[in-house]
Amino acid sequence: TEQSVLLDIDQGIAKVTLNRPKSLNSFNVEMHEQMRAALKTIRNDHSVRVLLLTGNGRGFCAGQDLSDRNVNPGDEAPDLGLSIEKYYNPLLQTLRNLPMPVICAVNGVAAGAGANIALACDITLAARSANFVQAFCKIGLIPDSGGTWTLPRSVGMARAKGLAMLGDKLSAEKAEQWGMIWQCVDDDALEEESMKLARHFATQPTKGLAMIKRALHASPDNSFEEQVLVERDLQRLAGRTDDYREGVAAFMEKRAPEFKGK
Ligand code: T3D
Repeated sequence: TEQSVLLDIDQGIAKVTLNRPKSLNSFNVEMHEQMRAALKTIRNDHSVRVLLLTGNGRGFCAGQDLSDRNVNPGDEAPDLGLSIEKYYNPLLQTLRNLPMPVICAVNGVAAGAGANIALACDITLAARSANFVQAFCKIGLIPDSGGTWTLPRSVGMARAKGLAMLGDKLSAEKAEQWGMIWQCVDDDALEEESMKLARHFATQPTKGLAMIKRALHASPDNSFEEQVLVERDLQRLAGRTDDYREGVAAFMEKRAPEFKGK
């Protein structure tokens, strides 16, 4: 049978493709398990220096597969808290904390958890025809997968509430204008633009980039005084990497650096 998640590792780039196109790549347990395995492989493979996440078909990801949630009258309600705890939260934590840049190429509609997965990546590109939908409110749920953390911080509380409580589609162009994503690109350019970024990151100081993520992730909850201490600690570590040494040497010798991700 077809894999729900495709993983391809080549020249420092791990490409993960969500592959249940008939249901717009919505998540069932099997897809969660394959995703978990793919991310584990990536974490343990020290040749990997960037992750590129995308979807097959006309959608990126429609969140939870609702056909697994359609209970008969009288049946007990499924424990969604358990699903979040067991599947969605670990997925989001792993993506967010992966010690390398995570690029998301949103090839089509990103709805529910699918939208918030895209927004949790480091550099999110979206095809001009793609949309972001906080669909949760339409079925009586709340945004999960970090959405209630990410959205107010990226677009502000007024827009976060509008998106989360109305559940309207937001175009990729608006998502870029609002600062929700890095860039909206023409549909036929998405694949090449996202691969170009991946190839770039695969040659960059991976450890330094991972520390940039850590510092920025710590920022929203810190005072200025606390954050400059985070900077001090991470800069200390960054200054001990081989790539920093190489960066300075290359600069002084007026040549291009050759970073090893170490
Ligand atoms: O349950 C827990 O574990 C808690 C965690 C929850 C996390 C969540 O993500 S909850 C939110 C779940 N997602 C949604 O509510 C989104 C549902 N989908 C939509 O609203 C729409 O499909 C879209 C806005 C994403 C796209 O609309 P459109 O008109 O472009 O496509 P469509 O015709 O609605 O969908 C195409 C097919 O995909 C269709 O199947 P069919 O008729 O061709 O056989 C549709 O049923 C299927 N599909 C789309 N989304 C889902 C889905 N099937 C199952 N689950 C889905 N989420």
